[in-house]
Amino acid sequence: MASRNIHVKNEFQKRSQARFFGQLDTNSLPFQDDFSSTQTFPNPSHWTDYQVYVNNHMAINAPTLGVATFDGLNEQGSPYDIQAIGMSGPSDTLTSMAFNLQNRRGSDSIYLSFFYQAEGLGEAPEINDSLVVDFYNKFGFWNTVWGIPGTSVGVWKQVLIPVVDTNFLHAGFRFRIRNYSSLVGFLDHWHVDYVRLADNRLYNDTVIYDFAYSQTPGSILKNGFTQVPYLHFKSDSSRFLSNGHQATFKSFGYSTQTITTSASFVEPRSGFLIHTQPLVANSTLATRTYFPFSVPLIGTDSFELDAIYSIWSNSSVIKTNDTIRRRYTFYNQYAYDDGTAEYGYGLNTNGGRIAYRFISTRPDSLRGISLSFIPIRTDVSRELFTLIVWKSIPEPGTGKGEQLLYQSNFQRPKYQRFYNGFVNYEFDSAIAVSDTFYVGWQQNTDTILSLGLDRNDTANANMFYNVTGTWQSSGIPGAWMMRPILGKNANLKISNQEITQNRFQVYPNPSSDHIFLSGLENQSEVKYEIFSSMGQKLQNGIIVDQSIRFDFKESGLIFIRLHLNQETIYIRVMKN
Ligand SMILES: [Ca+2]
Ligand SMILES: [Ca+2]
Ligand SMILES: [Ca+2]
Repeated sequence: MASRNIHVKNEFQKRSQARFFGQLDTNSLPFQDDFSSTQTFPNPSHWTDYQVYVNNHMAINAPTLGVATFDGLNEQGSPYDIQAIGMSGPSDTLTSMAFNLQNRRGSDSIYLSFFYQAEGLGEAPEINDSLVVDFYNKFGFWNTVWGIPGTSVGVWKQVLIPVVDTNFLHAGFRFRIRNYSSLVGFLDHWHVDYVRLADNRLYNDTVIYDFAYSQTPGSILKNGFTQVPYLHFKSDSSRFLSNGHQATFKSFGYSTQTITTSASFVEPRSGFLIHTQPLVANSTLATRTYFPFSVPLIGTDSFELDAIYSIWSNSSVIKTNDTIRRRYTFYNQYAYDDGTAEYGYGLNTNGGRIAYRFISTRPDSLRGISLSFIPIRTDVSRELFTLIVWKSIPEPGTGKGEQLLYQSNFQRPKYQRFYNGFVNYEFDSAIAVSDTFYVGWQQNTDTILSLGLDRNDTANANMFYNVTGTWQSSGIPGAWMMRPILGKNANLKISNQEITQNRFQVYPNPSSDHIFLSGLENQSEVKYEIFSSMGQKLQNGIIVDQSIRFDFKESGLIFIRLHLNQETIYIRVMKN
Protein backbone atom coordinates (compact mmCIF):
# COMPACT_ATOMS: atom_id res chain seq x y z
CA MET A 1 0.00 0.00 0.00
CA ALA A 2 2.84 2.36 0.73
CA SER A 3 4.48 2.16 -2.69
CA ARG A 4 1.74 4.17 -4.39
CA ASN A 5 2.71 7.22 -2.38
CA ILE A 6 6.42 7.43 -2.99
CA HIS A 7 6.25 10.85 -4.59
CA VAL A 8 4.33 12.23 -1.65
CA LYS A 9 6.83 10.80 0.75
CA ASN A 10 9.70 12.45 -1.12
CA GLU A 11 8.01 15.79 -0.75
CA PHE A 12 7.69 15.20 2.97
CA GLN A 13 11.33 14.22 3.23
CA LYS A 14 12.39 17.31 1.33
CA ARG A 15 10.38 19.50 3.65
CA SER A 16 11.64 17.71 6.75
CA GLN A 17 15.25 18.10 5.65
CA ALA A 18 14.78 21.75 4.81
CA ARG A 19 13.47 22.26 8.31
CA PHE A 20 16.25 20.26 9.90
CA PHE A 21 19.01 22.28 8.25
CA GLY A 22 17.17 25.55 8.67
CA GLN A 23 17.79 25.75 12.38
CA LEU A 24 17.90 29.53 12.46
CA ASP A 25 14.18 29.16 12.21
CA THR A 26 13.50 28.90 15.95
CA ASN A 27 10.47 29.13 18.16
CA SER A 28 10.57 31.54 21.06
CA LEU A 29 9.06 31.54 24.56
CA PRO A 30 6.29 31.54 25.49
CA PHE A 31 5.29 28.91 22.95
CA GLN A 32 1.81 27.46 22.60
CA ASP A 33 0.00 25.36 20.02
CA ASP A 34 -3.47 23.94 20.53
CA PHE A 35 -3.75 22.37 17.03
CA SER A 36 -6.55 24.70 16.00
CA SER A 37 -4.62 26.47 13.21
CA THR A 38 -4.28 23.54 10.78
CA GLN A 39 -6.11 20.41 9.68
CA THR A 40 -4.63 16.97 8.99
CA PHE A 41 -0.99 18.05 9.46
CA PRO A 42 0.59 20.02 12.33
CA ASN A 43 1.49 23.67 11.77
CA PRO A 44 4.85 23.64 9.92
CA SER A 45 5.96 26.85 11.58
CA HIS A 46 5.92 25.07 14.96
CA TRP A 47 6.75 21.45 14.15
CA THR A 48 9.26 19.68 11.93
CA ASP A 49 7.39 16.46 11.13
CA TYR A 50 4.01 15.38 9.80
CA GLN A 51 3.13 12.01 11.33
CA VAL A 52 0.45 12.96 13.84
CA TYR A 53 -3.07 13.46 12.54
CA VAL A 54 -4.48 16.90 13.40
CA ASN A 55 -8.26 16.60 13.63
CA ASN A 56 -11.36 17.53 15.57
CA HIS A 57 -13.20 14.22 15.67
CA MET A 58 -11.03 11.57 17.34
CA ALA A 59 -10.93 12.91 20.93
CA ILE A 60 -13.76 13.23 23.47
CA ASN A 61 -14.27 16.69 24.93
CA ALA A 62 -10.87 18.04 23.86
CA PRO A 63 -9.72 21.18 25.72
CA THR A 64 -10.00 23.21 22.49
CA LEU A 65 -10.70 22.76 18.80
CA GLY A 66 -8.18 20.38 17.24
CA VAL A 67 -5.94 17.71 18.72
CA ALA A 68 -2.84 15.88 17.55
CA THR A 69 -3.71 12.18 17.35
CA PHE A 70 -0.97 9.56 17.65
CA ASP A 71 -1.67 6.05 16.27
CA GLY A 72 -0.17 3.30 14.09
CA LEU A 73 -0.63 5.13 10.77
CA ASN A 74 2.06 7.20 9.09
CA GLU A 75 1.67 10.68 7.55
CA GLN A 76 0.04 9.18 4.47
CA GLY A 77 -2.60 7.41 6.55
CA SER A 78 -1.04 3.98 5.85
CA PRO A 79 0.00 1.44 8.53
CA TYR A 80 3.69 1.65 9.48
CA ASP A 81 4.03 -2.11 8.95
CA ILE A 82 0.91 -4.09 8.17
CA GLN A 83 2.86 -7.38 8.48
CA ALA A 84 3.92 -6.67 12.11
CA ILE A 85 0.86 -8.23 13.70
CA GLY A 86 1.02 -8.36 17.51
CA MET A 87 4.07 -6.13 17.82
CA SER A 88 4.37 -2.71 19.44
CA GLY A 89 6.96 -0.26 18.13
CA PRO A 90 7.78 3.42 17.65
CA SER A 91 5.06 5.09 15.58
CA ASP A 92 4.20 8.79 15.32
CA THR A 93 6.57 11.57 16.37
CA LEU A 94 5.78 15.26 16.86
CA THR A 95 9.02 17.27 17.05
CA SER A 96 9.21 20.94 17.94
CA MET A 97 11.33 23.51 16.15
CA ALA A 98 14.45 24.58 18.05
CA PHE A 99 14.30 26.96 21.01
CA ASN A 100 17.33 29.04 21.92
CA LEU A 101 17.79 28.39 25.67
CA GLN A 102 21.52 29.16 25.65
CA ASN A 103 21.36 31.99 28.21
CA ARG A 104 18.71 30.39 30.37
CA ARG A 105 19.17 29.04 33.88
CA GLY A 106 17.33 26.55 36.02
CA SER A 107 15.93 29.43 38.07
CA ASP A 108 14.03 30.61 34.95
CA SER A 109 11.70 27.75 35.81
CA ILE A 110 10.88 26.71 32.26
CA TYR A 111 8.18 24.05 32.00
CA LEU A 112 6.71 22.11 29.11
CA SER A 113 3.05 21.23 29.56
CA PHE A 114 0.35 19.58 27.50
CA PHE A 115 -2.95 17.76 27.86
CA TYR A 116 -3.36 14.14 26.78
CA GLN A 117 -6.16 11.61 26.49
CA ALA A 118 -5.92 7.88 25.78
CA GLU A 119 -8.45 6.19 23.48
CA GLY A 120 -11.04 8.97 23.02
CA LEU A 121 -13.29 7.78 20.21
CA GLY A 122 -10.52 5.55 18.87
CA GLU A 123 -9.01 2.34 20.22
CA ALA A 124 -7.38 2.18 23.66
CA PRO A 125 -3.58 1.75 23.78
CA GLU A 126 -2.57 -1.41 25.66
CA ILE A 127 -0.17 -1.69 28.60
CA ASN A 128 2.84 -2.35 26.32
CA ASP A 129 2.03 0.75 24.24
CA SER A 130 3.05 4.18 25.52
CA LEU A 131 3.24 7.94 25.07
CA VAL A 132 6.67 9.46 25.79
CA VAL A 133 8.44 12.85 25.78
CA ASP A 134 12.09 13.33 24.80
CA PHE A 135 14.27 16.42 25.24
CA TYR A 136 17.22 17.10 22.91
CA ASN A 137 20.40 17.68 24.93
CA LYS A 138 23.45 19.76 24.11
CA PHE A 139 25.45 16.65 23.20
CA GLY A 140 23.10 15.89 20.33
CA PHE A 141 21.08 13.06 21.92
CA TRP A 142 17.45 12.63 22.81
CA ASN A 143 16.75 11.89 26.50
CA THR A 144 13.40 10.41 27.49
CA VAL A 145 12.07 12.57 30.33
CA TRP A 146 8.48 11.35 30.68
CA GLY A 147 6.31 8.42 29.64
CA ILE A 148 3.06 6.71 30.42
CA PRO A 149 1.83 3.20 29.52
CA GLY A 150 -1.34 2.58 27.54
CA THR A 151 -4.69 2.73 29.33
CA SER A 152 -8.36 2.76 28.57
CA VAL A 153 -8.99 5.50 31.15
CA GLY A 154 -9.90 8.27 28.74
CA VAL A 155 -9.93 11.33 31.02
CA TRP A 156 -7.91 14.37 29.93
CA LYS A 157 -4.81 14.94 32.07
CA GLN A 158 -2.28 17.75 31.98
CA VAL A 159 1.40 17.00 32.47
CA LEU A 160 4.08 19.56 33.41
CA ILE A 161 7.74 18.69 32.79
CA PRO A 162 10.52 21.00 34.08
CA VAL A 163 13.33 22.05 31.69
CA VAL A 164 15.98 22.77 34.34
CA ASP A 165 18.85 20.35 33.66
CA THR A 166 21.74 22.39 32.20
CA ASN A 167 22.17 19.72 29.50
CA PHE A 168 18.92 21.00 27.98
CA LEU A 169 19.64 24.74 28.32
CA HIS A 170 21.39 25.19 24.98
CA ALA A 171 20.81 27.00 21.68
CA GLY A 172 19.23 24.07 19.88
CA PHE A 173 16.81 22.74 22.49
CA ARG A 174 13.90 20.78 21.03
CA PHE A 175 11.26 18.49 22.49
CA ARG A 176 9.29 15.71 20.90
CA ILE A 177 6.21 13.71 21.85
CA ARG A 178 5.89 10.23 20.38
CA ASN A 179 4.10 6.94 20.84
CA TYR A 180 4.77 3.23 20.78
CA SER A 181 1.85 1.33 19.31
CA SER A 182 0.73 -1.52 17.16
CA LEU A 183 2.20 -0.85 13.71
CA VAL A 184 -0.61 -2.40 11.72
CA GLY A 185 -3.06 0.45 11.50
CA PHE A 186 -5.62 2.74 13.00
CA LEU A 187 -5.10 1.59 16.60
CA ASP A 188 -3.78 2.58 20.06
CA HIS A 189 -4.86 6.20 19.97
CA TRP A 190 -3.48 9.06 22.08
CA HIS A 191 -4.67 12.64 21.68
CA VAL A 192 -2.55 15.66 22.68
CA ASP A 193 -3.71 19.25 23.05
CA TYR A 194 -2.64 22.72 24.22
CA VAL A 195 1.13 22.32 24.29
CA ARG A 196 2.89 25.14 26.14
CA LEU A 197 6.56 25.90 26.81
CA ALA A 198 7.16 29.00 28.94
CA ASP A 199 9.38 30.39 31.68
CA ASN A 200 8.47 31.54 35.20
CA ARG A 201 6.13 28.62 35.64
CA LEU A 202 5.49 26.49 38.70
CA TYR A 203 4.85 22.76 38.90
CA ASN A 204 1.16 23.52 39.51
CA ASP A 205 0.79 26.11 36.73
CA THR A 206 -2.09 24.31 35.06
CA VAL A 207 -4.53 27.16 34.40
CA ILE A 208 -4.99 28.43 30.85
CA TYR A 209 -6.80 31.63 29.88
CA ASP A 210 -8.87 31.41 26.73
CA PHE A 211 -12.29 31.21 25.15
CA ALA A 212 -12.51 28.42 22.60
CA TYR A 213 -14.70 26.06 20.63
CA SER A 214 -14.11 22.36 20.97
CA GLN A 215 -17.23 20.31 20.26
CA THR A 216 -18.75 20.10 16.78
CA PRO A 217 -21.87 22.30 16.74
CA GLY A 218 -25.34 20.75 16.57
CA SER A 219 -26.93 20.01 13.20
CA ILE A 220 -29.29 22.22 11.22
CA LEU A 221 -30.74 18.96 9.84
CA LYS A 222 -33.03 16.67 11.80
CA ASN A 223 -33.38 12.85 11.80
CA GLY A 224 -29.61 12.48 12.02
CA PHE A 225 -28.87 13.34 8.38
CA THR A 226 -25.53 14.87 7.52
CA GLN A 227 -26.23 14.84 3.77
CA VAL A 228 -29.48 14.92 1.81
CA PRO A 229 -29.92 14.58 -1.98
CA TYR A 230 -30.36 18.01 -3.57
CA LEU A 231 -33.73 17.32 -5.24
CA HIS A 232 -35.16 15.75 -2.08
CA PHE A 233 -34.18 18.80 -0.05
CA LYS A 234 -35.48 21.14 -2.76
CA SER A 235 -38.89 19.48 -2.94
CA ASP A 236 -39.59 20.04 0.76
CA SER A 237 -36.76 21.45 2.89
CA SER A 238 -39.05 21.70 5.95
CA ARG A 239 -38.92 17.91 6.24
CA PHE A 240 -35.18 18.15 6.86
CA LEU A 241 -34.49 21.41 8.76
CA SER A 242 -34.40 21.29 12.57
CA ASN A 243 -36.16 23.83 14.81
CA GLY A 244 -32.99 25.50 16.01
CA HIS A 245 -29.64 24.01 16.95
CA GLN A 246 -26.93 24.66 19.50
CA ALA A 247 -23.22 25.43 19.59
CA THR A 248 -21.18 25.34 22.80
CA PHE A 249 -17.93 27.15 23.61
CA LYS A 250 -15.58 26.84 26.60
CA SER A 251 -14.24 29.43 29.01
CA PHE A 252 -10.86 28.89 30.66
CA GLY A 253 -9.38 30.82 33.58
CA TYR A 254 -11.34 34.08 33.39
CA SER A 255 -14.18 35.25 35.60
CA THR A 256 -17.53 35.97 33.91
CA GLN A 257 -17.54 38.35 30.92
CA THR A 258 -19.98 39.42 28.24
CA ILE A 259 -19.23 37.40 25.12
CA THR A 260 -20.54 37.92 21.59
CA THR A 261 -20.84 34.84 19.43
CA SER A 262 -22.23 34.46 15.95
CA ALA A 263 -23.46 31.79 13.58
CA SER A 264 -22.98 32.52 9.88
CA PHE A 265 -24.10 30.38 6.97
CA VAL A 266 -22.01 30.63 3.84
CA GLU A 267 -22.07 28.96 0.42
CA PRO A 268 -18.40 27.99 0.30
CA ARG A 269 -17.76 28.05 -3.45
CA SER A 270 -18.89 31.64 -3.91
CA GLY A 271 -18.41 32.84 -0.34
CA PHE A 272 -22.01 34.08 -0.49
CA LEU A 273 -23.29 34.90 3.03
CA ILE A 274 -26.79 33.44 3.33
CA HIS A 275 -27.61 34.29 6.91
CA THR A 276 -25.90 35.50 10.05
CA GLN A 277 -27.08 35.57 13.63
CA PRO A 278 -25.13 37.31 16.46
CA LEU A 279 -25.80 36.62 20.14
CA VAL A 280 -24.56 38.73 23.07
CA ALA A 281 -24.69 37.09 26.49
CA ASN A 282 -22.82 36.30 29.67
CA SER A 283 -19.89 33.90 29.20
CA THR A 284 -21.59 31.47 31.58
CA LEU A 285 -24.16 30.91 28.81
CA ALA A 286 -21.80 28.64 26.90
CA THR A 287 -24.42 26.67 25.00
CA ARG A 288 -26.22 29.02 22.63
CA THR A 289 -29.22 28.29 20.46
CA TYR A 290 -29.38 29.53 16.86
CA PHE A 291 -32.73 29.64 15.14
CA PRO A 292 -33.85 28.26 11.78
CA PHE A 293 -33.73 30.31 8.61
CA SER A 294 -34.84 29.60 5.07
CA VAL A 295 -32.07 28.00 3.05
CA PRO A 296 -31.98 29.28 -0.55
CA LEU A 297 -30.93 26.66 -3.09
CA ILE A 298 -27.94 27.87 -5.02
CA GLY A 299 -26.92 25.79 -8.04
CA THR A 300 -28.99 23.40 -10.11
CA ASP A 301 -27.98 19.95 -8.91
CA SER A 302 -25.81 20.41 -5.84
CA PHE A 303 -25.34 22.82 -3.02
CA GLU A 304 -23.05 23.14 -0.03
CA LEU A 305 -23.52 25.11 3.14
CA ASP A 306 -20.87 25.99 5.72
CA ALA A 307 -22.15 26.82 9.19
CA ILE A 308 -19.44 28.99 10.79
CA TYR A 309 -19.55 29.77 14.52
CA SER A 310 -17.31 32.50 15.97
CA ILE A 311 -16.37 33.97 19.36
CA TRP A 312 -15.64 37.71 19.39
CA SER A 313 -13.49 38.55 22.45
CA ASN A 314 -10.26 40.45 23.00
CA SER A 315 -9.59 38.11 25.96
CA SER A 316 -9.34 35.11 23.68
CA VAL A 317 -5.66 34.19 23.68
CA ILE A 318 -5.54 31.72 20.78
CA LYS A 319 -7.63 33.17 17.95
CA THR A 320 -7.68 30.09 15.71
CA ASN A 321 -9.91 28.19 18.18
CA ASP A 322 -12.51 31.01 18.12
CA THR A 323 -14.07 29.71 14.90
CA ILE A 324 -15.50 26.28 14.15
CA ARG A 325 -17.16 25.10 10.92
CA ARG A 326 -19.64 22.42 10.03
CA ARG A 327 -20.37 21.57 6.40
CA TYR A 328 -23.60 20.29 4.87
CA THR A 329 -23.76 18.78 1.39
CA PHE A 330 -26.87 18.50 -0.75
CA TYR A 331 -26.04 16.45 -3.81
CA ASN A 332 -26.79 12.80 -4.57
CA GLN A 333 -26.49 10.97 -1.25
CA TYR A 334 -28.21 10.44 2.02
CA ALA A 335 -25.70 10.16 4.87
CA TYR A 336 -25.90 9.68 8.62
CA ASP A 337 -22.11 9.85 9.09
CA ASP A 338 -19.92 12.95 9.21
CA GLY A 339 -17.32 11.61 6.78
CA THR A 340 -14.71 10.81 9.42
CA ALA A 341 -14.10 7.33 10.86
CA GLU A 342 -13.12 6.96 14.49
CA TYR A 343 -13.39 3.16 14.51
CA GLY A 344 -13.77 0.15 12.25
CA TYR A 345 -16.95 -1.94 12.27
CA GLY A 346 -17.35 -5.53 11.17
CA LEU A 347 -18.70 -9.01 11.78
CA ASN A 348 -16.46 -12.04 12.26
CA THR A 349 -18.95 -14.53 10.80
CA ASN A 350 -19.02 -15.91 7.27
CA GLY A 351 -22.52 -15.21 5.93
CA GLY A 352 -23.01 -12.30 8.35
CA ARG A 353 -25.18 -9.49 6.97
CA ILE A 354 -25.61 -5.81 7.78
CA ALA A 355 -28.50 -3.59 6.64
CA TYR A 356 -28.73 0.22 6.91
CA ARG A 357 -32.18 1.76 6.76
CA PHE A 358 -32.93 4.94 4.81
CA ILE A 359 -36.26 6.63 4.14
CA SER A 360 -36.44 8.47 0.83
CA THR A 361 -38.86 11.42 0.85
CA ARG A 362 -39.60 10.90 -2.86
CA PRO A 363 -39.33 8.04 -5.37
CA ASP A 364 -35.86 7.94 -6.86
CA SER A 365 -33.24 5.79 -8.59
CA LEU A 366 -30.61 4.13 -6.43
CA ARG A 367 -27.40 4.19 -8.50
CA GLY A 368 -24.94 2.61 -6.10
CA ILE A 369 -23.50 2.65 -2.60
CA SER A 370 -20.59 4.70 -1.33
CA LEU A 371 -18.44 2.89 1.25
CA SER A 372 -15.45 3.87 3.39
CA PHE A 373 -13.20 1.01 4.46
CA ILE A 374 -10.35 1.78 6.83
CA PRO A 375 -7.03 -0.05 7.11
CA ILE A 376 -7.01 -1.70 10.53
CA ARG A 377 -5.11 -4.80 11.66
CA THR A 378 -5.25 -6.64 8.34
CA ASP A 379 -5.51 -5.76 4.67
CA VAL A 380 -8.88 -7.26 3.70
CA SER A 381 -8.94 -6.11 0.08
CA ARG A 382 -8.91 -9.73 -1.17
CA GLU A 383 -12.00 -10.76 0.82
CA LEU A 384 -15.38 -11.04 -0.89
CA PHE A 385 -18.83 -9.71 -0.07
CA THR A 386 -22.19 -9.29 -1.79
CA LEU A 387 -23.76 -5.83 -1.92
CA ILE A 388 -27.50 -6.03 -1.20
CA VAL A 389 -30.49 -3.69 -1.36
CA TRP A 390 -33.69 -4.68 0.45
CA LYS A 391 -37.21 -3.30 0.29
CA SER A 392 -37.77 -4.72 3.77
CA ILE A 393 -36.09 -6.85 6.43
CA PRO A 394 -37.59 -8.43 9.59
CA GLU A 395 -36.53 -5.65 11.96
CA PRO A 396 -36.78 -6.82 15.58
CA GLY A 397 -40.36 -6.61 16.81
CA THR A 398 -41.93 -5.69 13.44
CA GLY A 399 -42.88 -9.07 11.98
CA LYS A 400 -42.06 -7.71 8.52
CA GLY A 401 -40.74 -10.09 5.87
CA GLU A 402 -37.47 -9.97 3.98
CA GLN A 403 -37.78 -8.55 0.47
CA LEU A 404 -34.71 -8.29 -1.75
CA LEU A 405 -34.45 -5.56 -4.41
CA TYR A 406 -30.95 -6.12 -5.75
CA GLN A 407 -27.70 -7.92 -5.12
CA SER A 408 -24.25 -7.72 -6.64
CA ASN A 409 -21.84 -10.60 -5.93
CA PHE A 410 -18.04 -10.77 -5.80
CA GLN A 411 -17.34 -7.30 -4.44
CA ARG A 412 -14.10 -6.59 -2.56
CA PRO A 413 -13.20 -3.83 -0.06
CA LYS A 414 -11.30 -1.00 -1.75
CA TYR A 415 -9.25 1.51 0.21
CA GLN A 416 -8.71 5.17 -0.40
CA ARG A 417 -5.16 6.22 0.28
CA PHE A 418 -5.90 8.74 3.03
CA TYR A 419 -8.10 8.76 6.09
CA ASN A 420 -11.81 8.72 5.50
CA GLY A 421 -11.93 8.27 1.74
CA PHE A 422 -15.10 6.86 0.18
CA VAL A 423 -15.25 4.45 -2.76
CA ASN A 424 -18.36 4.34 -4.95
CA TYR A 425 -19.74 0.89 -5.80
CA GLU A 426 -21.92 1.52 -8.85
CA PHE A 427 -24.76 -0.83 -9.71
CA ASP A 428 -25.02 -2.17 -13.27
CA SER A 429 -28.55 -0.79 -13.45
CA ALA A 430 -30.50 1.73 -11.37
CA ILE A 431 -32.90 0.40 -8.70
CA ALA A 432 -36.20 2.20 -8.13
CA VAL A 433 -36.65 3.04 -4.45
CA SER A 434 -39.30 4.92 -2.52
CA ASP A 435 -40.02 5.39 1.15
CA THR A 436 -38.08 2.82 3.23
CA PHE A 437 -35.17 0.83 1.80
CA TYR A 438 -32.05 -0.83 3.20
CA VAL A 439 -28.51 -0.99 1.82
CA GLY A 440 -25.90 -3.42 3.11
CA TRP A 441 -23.99 -6.59 2.45
CA GLN A 442 -23.45 -10.25 3.14
CA GLN A 443 -19.83 -11.15 3.77
CA ASN A 444 -18.25 -14.34 2.36
CA THR A 445 -15.52 -14.56 5.00
CA ASP A 446 -14.97 -14.76 8.77
CA THR A 447 -12.65 -11.75 8.51
CA ILE A 448 -13.85 -8.37 9.77
CA LEU A 449 -14.13 -6.06 6.75
CA SER A 450 -13.62 -2.85 8.82
CA LEU A 451 -16.23 -0.49 7.50
CA GLY A 452 -15.62 3.02 8.82
CA LEU A 453 -17.68 3.78 11.95
CA ASP A 454 -18.33 7.46 12.64
CA ARG A 455 -18.63 7.81 16.41
CA ASN A 456 -19.44 11.54 16.39
CA ASP A 457 -22.95 10.65 15.19
CA THR A 458 -25.32 7.86 16.15
CA ALA A 459 -27.61 6.19 13.65
CA ASN A 460 -28.13 2.95 15.58
CA ALA A 461 -31.90 3.13 15.16
CA ASN A 462 -31.25 2.46 11.44
CA MET A 463 -28.49 -0.16 11.80
CA PHE A 464 -29.23 -3.90 11.75
CA TYR A 465 -27.08 -7.03 11.57
CA ASN A 466 -27.72 -10.74 11.23
CA VAL A 467 -25.25 -13.47 12.19
CA THR A 468 -27.62 -16.09 13.65
CA GLY A 469 -30.48 -16.00 11.15
CA THR A 470 -32.28 -13.29 13.13
CA TRP A 471 -31.98 -9.55 12.45
CA GLN A 472 -30.87 -7.49 15.46
CA SER A 473 -30.20 -3.80 16.13
CA SER A 474 -26.53 -2.84 16.16
CA GLY A 475 -25.57 -1.80 19.68
CA ILE A 476 -22.14 -0.30 18.96
CA PRO A 477 -22.79 3.46 19.05
CA GLY A 478 -22.01 5.29 15.83
CA ALA A 479 -22.98 5.66 12.20
CA TRP A 480 -21.72 3.30 9.49
CA MET A 481 -19.90 5.06 6.68
CA MET A 482 -22.19 3.68 3.99
CA ARG A 483 -24.28 6.00 1.81
CA PRO A 484 -26.88 5.34 -0.87
CA ILE A 485 -26.27 7.26 -4.12
CA LEU A 486 -29.52 8.53 -5.63
CA GLY A 487 -30.64 10.51 -8.66
CA LYS A 488 -31.22 10.61 -12.36
CA ASN A 489 -27.64 11.39 -13.07
CA ALA A 490 -25.59 8.23 -13.45
CA ASN A 491 -22.40 10.25 -13.21
CA LEU A 492 -21.21 9.35 -9.74
CA LYS A 493 -18.69 12.10 -9.27
CA ILE A 494 -18.46 13.26 -5.70
CA SER A 495 -18.93 16.93 -5.06
CA ASN A 496 -18.33 16.85 -1.33
CA GLN A 497 -15.31 19.02 -0.74
CA GLU A 498 -14.36 17.23 2.44
CA ILE A 499 -13.94 14.08 0.40
CA THR A 500 -12.15 15.97 -2.31
CA GLN A 501 -9.77 17.28 0.28
CA ASN A 502 -9.07 13.72 1.37
CA ARG A 503 -8.41 12.60 -2.20
CA PHE A 504 -6.20 15.58 -2.85
CA GLN A 505 -4.16 16.36 0.22
CA VAL A 506 -2.95 19.94 0.46
CA TYR A 507 -0.03 20.88 2.66
CA PRO A 508 0.93 23.04 4.34
CA ASN A 509 -2.53 24.43 5.07
CA PRO A 510 -2.63 27.23 6.13
CA SER A 511 0.19 28.48 3.95
CA SER A 512 1.64 31.87 3.15
CA ASP A 513 3.33 31.37 -0.20
CA HIS A 514 2.88 27.92 -1.72
CA ILE A 515 1.12 24.57 -1.42
CA PHE A 516 1.80 21.00 -2.46
CA LEU A 517 -1.06 18.87 -3.79
CA SER A 518 -0.84 15.11 -3.57
CA GLY A 519 -3.20 12.80 -5.42
CA LEU A 520 -2.52 14.28 -8.88
CA GLU A 521 0.06 11.65 -9.88
CA ASN A 522 -2.08 10.22 -12.68
CA GLN A 523 -3.29 13.54 -14.07
CA SER A 524 -1.60 15.45 -16.87
CA GLU A 525 -1.75 19.21 -17.48
CA VAL A 526 -3.99 20.12 -14.57
CA LYS A 527 -5.24 23.69 -15.00
CA TYR A 528 -6.16 25.64 -11.90
CA GLU A 529 -7.78 28.89 -10.91
CA ILE A 530 -7.66 30.52 -7.48
CA PHE A 531 -10.55 32.56 -6.17
CA SER A 532 -10.95 34.67 -3.06
CA SER A 533 -13.82 33.84 -0.74
CA MET A 534 -15.67 36.73 -2.42
CA GLY A 535 -15.37 35.03 -5.80
CA GLN A 536 -12.64 37.28 -7.27
CA LYS A 537 -10.13 35.43 -9.48
CA LEU A 538 -6.64 35.85 -8.01
CA GLN A 539 -4.46 33.62 -10.15
CA ASN A 540 -4.57 30.84 -12.74
CA GLY A 541 -2.15 28.48 -14.44
CA ILE A 542 -1.05 24.86 -14.84
CA ILE A 543 0.16 22.81 -11.90
CA VAL A 544 3.89 22.07 -12.09
CA ASP A 545 5.60 19.53 -9.79
CA GLN A 546 2.36 19.14 -7.85
CA SER A 547 2.75 22.57 -6.34
CA ILE A 548 1.34 26.06 -6.71
CA ARG A 549 3.23 29.19 -5.71
CA PHE A 550 0.96 32.08 -4.81
CA ASP A 551 1.69 35.40 -6.55
CA PHE A 552 -1.02 37.49 -4.90
CA LYS A 553 -1.16 39.24 -1.54
CA GLU A 554 -4.72 38.55 -0.41
CA SER A 555 -5.01 36.39 2.69
CA GLY A 556 -7.81 34.38 4.30
CA LEU A 557 -9.92 31.64 2.83
CA ILE A 558 -9.19 30.93 -0.86
CA PHE A 559 -10.64 28.37 -3.24
CA ILE A 560 -8.57 26.48 -5.76
CA ARG A 561 -10.52 25.11 -8.72
CA LEU A 562 -8.79 22.15 -10.39
CA HIS A 563 -9.78 21.06 -13.90
CA LEU A 564 -9.20 17.29 -13.98
CA ASN A 565 -9.88 14.89 -16.87
CA GLN A 566 -13.36 13.95 -15.71
CA GLU A 567 -14.38 16.59 -13.25
CA THR A 568 -13.84 19.98 -11.75
CA ILE A 569 -13.14 20.14 -8.06
CA TYR A 570 -12.66 22.84 -5.49
CA ILE A 571 -10.16 22.77 -2.65
CA ARG A 572 -10.33 25.19 0.24
CA VAL A 573 -7.07 26.59 1.59
CA MET A 574 -6.37 29.10 4.35
CA LYS A 575 -3.73 31.57 3.16
CA ASN A 576 -1.77 33.50 5.79
CA1 LIG B 1 -7.09 21.98 20.63
CA1 LIG C 1 -9.54 31.39 21.77
CA1 LIG D 1 -16.62 11.10 12.73
